[in-house]
Amino acid sequence: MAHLLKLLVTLLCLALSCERGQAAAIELERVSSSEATRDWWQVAQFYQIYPRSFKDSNGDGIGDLQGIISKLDYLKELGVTATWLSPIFTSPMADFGYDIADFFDIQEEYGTLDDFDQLIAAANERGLKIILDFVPNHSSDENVWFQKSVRREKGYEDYYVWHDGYVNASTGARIPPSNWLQAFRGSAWEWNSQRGQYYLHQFAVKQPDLNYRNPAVVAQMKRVLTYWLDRGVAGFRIDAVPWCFEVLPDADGRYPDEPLSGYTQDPDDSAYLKHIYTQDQIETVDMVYQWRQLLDDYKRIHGGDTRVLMVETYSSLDYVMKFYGNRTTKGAQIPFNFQFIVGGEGNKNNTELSAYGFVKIINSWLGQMPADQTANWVMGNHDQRRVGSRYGEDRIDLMNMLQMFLPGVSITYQGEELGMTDGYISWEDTRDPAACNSNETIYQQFTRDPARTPMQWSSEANAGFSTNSSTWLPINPNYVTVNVAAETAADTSHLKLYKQLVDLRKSKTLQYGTTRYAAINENVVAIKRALSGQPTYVLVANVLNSHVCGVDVASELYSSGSYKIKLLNPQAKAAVGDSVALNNLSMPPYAALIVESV
Ligand SMILES: *[C@@H]1O[C@H](CO)[C@@H](O)[C@H](O)[C@H]1NC(C)=O
Ligand SMILES: *[C@@H]1O[C@H](CO)[C@@H](O)[C@H](O)[C@H]1NC(C)=O
Ligand SMILES: *[C@@H]1O[C@H](CO)[C@@H](O)[C@H](O)[C@H]1NC(C)=O
Ligand SMILES: *[C@@H]1O[C@H](CO)[C@@H](O)[C@H](O)[C@H]1NC(C)=O
Ligand SMILES: *[C@@H]1O[C@H](CO)[C@@H](O)[C@H](O)[C@H]1NC(C)=O
Ligand SMILES: *[C@@H]1O[C@H](CO)[C@@H](O)[C@H](O)[C@H]1NC(C)=O
Ligand SMILES: CC(=O)N[C@H]1CO[C@H](CO)[C@@H](O)[C@@H]1O
Ligand SMILES: [Ca+2]
Ligand SMILES: [Ca+2]
Repeated sequence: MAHLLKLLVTLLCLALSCERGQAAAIELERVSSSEATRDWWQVAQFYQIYPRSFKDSNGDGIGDLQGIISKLDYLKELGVTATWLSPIFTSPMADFGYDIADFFDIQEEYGTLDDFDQLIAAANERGLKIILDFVPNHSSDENVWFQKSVRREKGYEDYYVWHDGYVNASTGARIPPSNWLQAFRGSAWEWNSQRGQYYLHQFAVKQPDLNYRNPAVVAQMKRVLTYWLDRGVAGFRIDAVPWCFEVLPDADGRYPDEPLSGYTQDPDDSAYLKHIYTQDQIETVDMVYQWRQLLDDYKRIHGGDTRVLMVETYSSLDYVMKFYGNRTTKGAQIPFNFQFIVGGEGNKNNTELSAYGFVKIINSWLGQMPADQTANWVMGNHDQRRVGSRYGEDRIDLMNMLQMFLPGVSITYQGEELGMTDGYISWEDTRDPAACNSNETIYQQFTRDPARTPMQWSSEANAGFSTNSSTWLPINPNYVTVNVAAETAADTSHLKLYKQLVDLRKSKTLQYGTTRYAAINENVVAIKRALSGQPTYVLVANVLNSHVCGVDVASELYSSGSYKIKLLNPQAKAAVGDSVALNNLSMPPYAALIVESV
């Protein structure tokens, strides 16, 4: 078979009269920490569940906690170690749970506290950890804290960011305290006639910002964390952390206006301003250090495994890296690495990204991360287009291979293991407030609905997600072939390969080995993972839609010797066990191979 393949490849290369690729672009070597000092999360496989779209247990068209419980065996079989759930707390659902009315209770349509306790128990039985999404930047306006603050009840006067604003002397019209803009279009300040002041809301009007300069708020949020730790969660994913603190007002109580960005002429678009006073304030980093301290203290007092903090921030890398903390002041173990989302050629479409672009993305994190920290790789989430839609459907396996092969923590968004792609959502079916606040002509730029369509479990009605004929978002019609049941039954599928990758990731080489990587030419990314006394693995991927021959990966990676194929995507047109010459590879479009030393 191997022989036949080689012959075929030779003929193909002659036919295409390929040229030898150019020399390498970037390379770097890093040592991961040793087996002896490894903590559970450093080699973990994380999985994000968007509960509303995961599994509906009671036929109302909306996913729920019992639905998740019913699918824990699937997660276990997938090799998941820990799963983080998008918010499940009581909420008026102005932003699908990112607007919390009661931080201490579960949203009725998702279940009850009893269901939650059952979920923890069922997960523990299977050795799975549950992580909750903590949304500190604001609460719902229906939260009792906000209502007390509106009434200026004792202890709650300064729970939110209130300001008188100004009055236009000539017209008598009210003017908000500053030009700040909310993320969902329009002013970030809303007049509250009952209190007679403006409140700040960096997100929707129904999401007033909590005032983190008030120690009572800081203490309250720590109580929230402790409450859920007591119920058995393994840690928290912290939402929108850069928005916690705003700049302090000046001596006259005035908040400074933010400067124009020059990116857009649309004065309601939040990108109209440079957010130098409302995001990425240094006090926010210290807040995260305090939360980490709380988790470590909790472990010291109550025992059990290390609790983890995952932090969401789409900020400049030098700011993101601060969240790691240092040896004396610990920060989040996992400040999300969004380089595969924000890097490359823009976060909506990376379908033409070259090998140099891929290596730049990899290097941006590994090159800047403090030496004693652990890397993590996030390819997608509920706020982004699906990986297969952003990077191209031909690269679905390739992206999963990259994510699993790179050193450190890997984090998969539900459905990416199946190769789910964006669902088309009409304006009528649009539910995301980021899109609803715009209009029919422009909503596609803002909507996050396409990546939130229900999980595709089978080819039965509604993809096996719900028994209700109508679901909260429509199901992607490709569910007929892209689903768990079909991909489990098939000889090869995205899901099958994903599971094989999870298994390979458990090897000592991938967990503890060194990493060396390079762009061999415009087409080819190559990564070597090596550990003394263990097999060496090399990933070679042709990321572009053209055939390349005579690719020499061996000299860039110092990987002489014999190799055979361990895992591959269908585009590689080869077979497991085939031998390969790393100094003279022929790579069809989008081919990706992981080879093992023999
Ligand atoms: C590289 O492989 C091709 C066939 O794929 C072959 O024709 C060529 O001679 C090889 N070159 C070297 C230097 O081995
Ligand atoms: C089916 O879903 C729709 C909304 O998607 C809902 O209005 C209806 O009540 C659901 N039916 C049942 C039986 O729950
Ligand atoms: C006051 O209102 C007038 C008339 O609309 C306008 O021209 C002026 O810019 C406003 N002043 C301020 C400080 O907003
Ligand atoms: C660690 O970080 C803390 C908080 O930012 C800082 O005060 C301290 O100086 C740092 N220590 C070292 C060794 O860098
Ligand atoms: C991305 O860009 C490519 C080529 O520029 C185009 O063919 C493709 O349709 C685009 N994909 C999306 C999802 O916009
Ligand atoms: C939609 O919004 C854009 C930008 O604000 C605006 O230019 C356009 O006229 C609006 N279209 C409709 C149909 O309202
Ligand atoms: C980055 C970001 O926008 N994070 C969250 C903060 O809160 C808003 C509003 O609730 C969410 O939509 C975001 O996902
Ligand atoms: Ca339900
Ligand atoms: Ca804030």
